[in-house]
This record gives sequence, structure tokens and C-alpha cells, in this order.
Amino acid sequence: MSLLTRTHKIILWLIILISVLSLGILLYLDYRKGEVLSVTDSKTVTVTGDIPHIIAIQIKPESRIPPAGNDELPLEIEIRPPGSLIPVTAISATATSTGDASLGTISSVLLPPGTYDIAVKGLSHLRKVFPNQNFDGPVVRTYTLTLPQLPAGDANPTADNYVNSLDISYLTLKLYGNDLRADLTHDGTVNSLDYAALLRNLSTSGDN
Ligand SMILES: [Ca+2]
Ligand SMILES: [Ca+2]
Repeated sequence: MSLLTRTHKIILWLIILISVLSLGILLYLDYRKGEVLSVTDSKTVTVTGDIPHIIAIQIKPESRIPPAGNDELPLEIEIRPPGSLIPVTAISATATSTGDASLGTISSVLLPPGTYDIAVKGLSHLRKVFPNQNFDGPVVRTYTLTLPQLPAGDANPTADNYVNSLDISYLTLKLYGNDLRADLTHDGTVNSLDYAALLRNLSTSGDN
């Protein structure tokens, strides 16, 4: 009888010991689980989104009469990787009387932050490339591209980025009219002053 009682006691203690050990293991596992969860929770989640460029430029066409506040000009603008002739994006815009033109919003997916060349061709003007413009800066930015001024004279609608006799012929065709392409000085009349502006750049090519 006493032996059974002793056996019962041993079994009872074993059950208690196993229970305590099991509880300890469960508590430990729960603790580790919580630890892992808290580590996961504390991780910083970085979301990469589109931070677009909101761009404007300011340009200056040469030979305007009067020279100040007379900078209106339709423009074809290209943004290119440095040294490349292949644009990432091309935009048409018109400069105001102060030479300011908005290029609108350009996605940073299309134009990742970095350095780019801005190529500007004005109506009846030779193309100028303004190299190594920084697109890493503020989201809203105006690029001042007033030096050098845009050379006038590419008046013929072929717009071949070269000033030659074809451009002189076009001025002659439009003489004494107010054609926008031929009125290089932007004073409202095509006359000898426009020839003078053209001849300044005769046999000159614009940038590629
Ligand atoms: Ca030409
Ligand atoms: Ca004129």
C-alpha cells in the first residue's frame, strides 16, 4: 500500500515536473515569438514614390528690338543625358516677354535625379545646348539659360539649324510683312534690321 502510494507520488511529481517544463517551453516560445514580432514591427518601411520635377526655364533671344521685355519665343526643348543627342523627353513651350517658359511636370521615373543637358531651339533661332544642369535639387526649379543668348537667323521653315541663303530668301519673301518667323527682331515688321540680325549668324550652325 505504502509502495503504491510512493509510486503514485513519483508519477504525480513527474506529471507536475513535465507540466512545469511544458509551460516553461511554451512561455519561452511565446517570448521569442513576441521578440520576433517586435523586431518586425520596429523595421522602417521605405516607400519609393514618384517625386516629379516641376521645371521652368528662362531664355534670352538675341537681336530683339527693344532688347528688354521682348523675349517671346516658341521653343522646342529637349532634356538629354549628358553628352547625348537622344532626348529623355521633348517639350514644346512658349517663352513669355520675360523669357520664362514652363516645362510643366516631369515624372522622376522618366527623369531620375541626376545631371542632364537642356537643348533649346527657338523659332527662327539656332539650337543651344546648356550642359550639365543639375536635376537633384528642389522639386520646383527654374533653370536660367540666358547666356549664351539664342542666335537668330534660322528663319526658313525647314528649320535646319543652319543660317544660309535659304533663310535670306525667306526674309525676302516676307519683306515688309509681320511674319513671326521672319521678324527676327520681334518689332512687328520684316525689314533691313532683320537682315542685319540674320547676317550676324550667316553660315553658322546651331548645336546638335
Ligand atoms: Ca536655316
Ligand atoms: Ca523686325
